Amino acid sequence: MWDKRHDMVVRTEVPFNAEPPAPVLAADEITPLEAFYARNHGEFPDIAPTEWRVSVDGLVDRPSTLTYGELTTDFDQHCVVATLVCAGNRRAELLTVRPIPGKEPWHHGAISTARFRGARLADVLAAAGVHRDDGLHVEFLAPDVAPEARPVQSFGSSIPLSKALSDEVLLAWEMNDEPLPRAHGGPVRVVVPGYVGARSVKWVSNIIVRTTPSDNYFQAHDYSILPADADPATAAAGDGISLSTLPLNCDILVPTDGDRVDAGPLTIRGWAMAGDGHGVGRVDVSLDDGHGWRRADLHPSPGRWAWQPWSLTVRVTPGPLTITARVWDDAGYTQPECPASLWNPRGYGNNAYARVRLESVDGQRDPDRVATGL
Ligand SMILES: Nc1nc2c(c(=O)[nH]1)N[C@H]1C(S)=C(S)[C@@H](COP(=O)(O)O)O[C@H]1N2
Ligand SMILES: [Mo]
Repeated sequence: MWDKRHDMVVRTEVPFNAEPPAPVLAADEITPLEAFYARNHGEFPDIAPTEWRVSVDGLVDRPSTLTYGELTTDFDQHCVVATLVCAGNRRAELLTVRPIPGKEPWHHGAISTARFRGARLADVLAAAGVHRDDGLHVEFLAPDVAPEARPVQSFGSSIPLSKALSDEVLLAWEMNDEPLPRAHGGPVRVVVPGYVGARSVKWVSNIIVRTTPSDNYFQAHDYSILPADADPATAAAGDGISLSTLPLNCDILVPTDGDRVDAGPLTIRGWAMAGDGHGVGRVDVSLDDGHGWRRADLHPSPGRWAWQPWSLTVRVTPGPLTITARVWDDAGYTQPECPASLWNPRGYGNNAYARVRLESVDGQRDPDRVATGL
């Protein structure tokens, strides 16, 4: 469906929520469109480029409305390679701590990387005569209605004006050199690199400069870290900490949970990302639950706002195997060790050490084993 690979793990058909299997994600540093995860809260609007409009208003001097033609020809075009990460990625590990009813059990795949082309939001805001005051916010609204919202409403979010004015934030109409697919917000979406995916609003219809963050359900309630003992059904706006920048995080994509591998050389592959303004310093891998660590090889990142692939080839012996990985940033900080220390009622922001468990490493075809007769 929606031109996706047949092996996507579809969490719900309507709204369409799907993640690629971890090894598929590991195959390319720029995720092919057919493998890119899809996270939706409502049915997709069907908007032809000729029909699409975005209004820019609120605290601006020249409130305006732009057509697709105006956006794509009146502004300089820029490309940004960005990794989009759903705040619920790796929720499956939080579910082993305590249940999280009503939320998708994303495994390793609610993350993908694409090359986006568009106009800078900063240029669009400048043309509308934005007030460059500290402390303002930019709200994005879209027409897709989310039945799960209380009260039912269409999707929206906001980011600080300071982020909205930075070079990397785009109103994008191309993804991997193709017109932005409808499933990913076509004709035009916001791309906010470095922030949780929920702030990159698809099918954007309104951009509003305001003094406070958006009151939209997905900004004021959902996509926040609630205290562990809070009830999401009764929590008030402000009980949670609203999510914005992505945390320091990494994951293991190959091998993946439950794989059978042969004893002998095994190449472990994954991604790492540092939080706001930082770089990846080092990735460590442990095969003995964190007693000993080996340094993984870092591969070039496809962009400043993208994940950094890493790999390490180890020798594995027959029996069960747990692989742990952790990233350090360039300021010397690392991740929390276990998901229990970060469990929260909506299951967001899991950036605990990455762990993959293999029930068995198969001894049958280990050449050393055969050679030595062990
Ligand atoms: N209009 C709209 N924008 C949206 C959403 C949505 O449901 N509606 N989902 C958000 C969430 S939670 C994520 S993680 C990203 C996912 O983008 P993708 O589906 O292109 O991968 O889009 C964000 N933008
Ligand atoms: Mo998300």
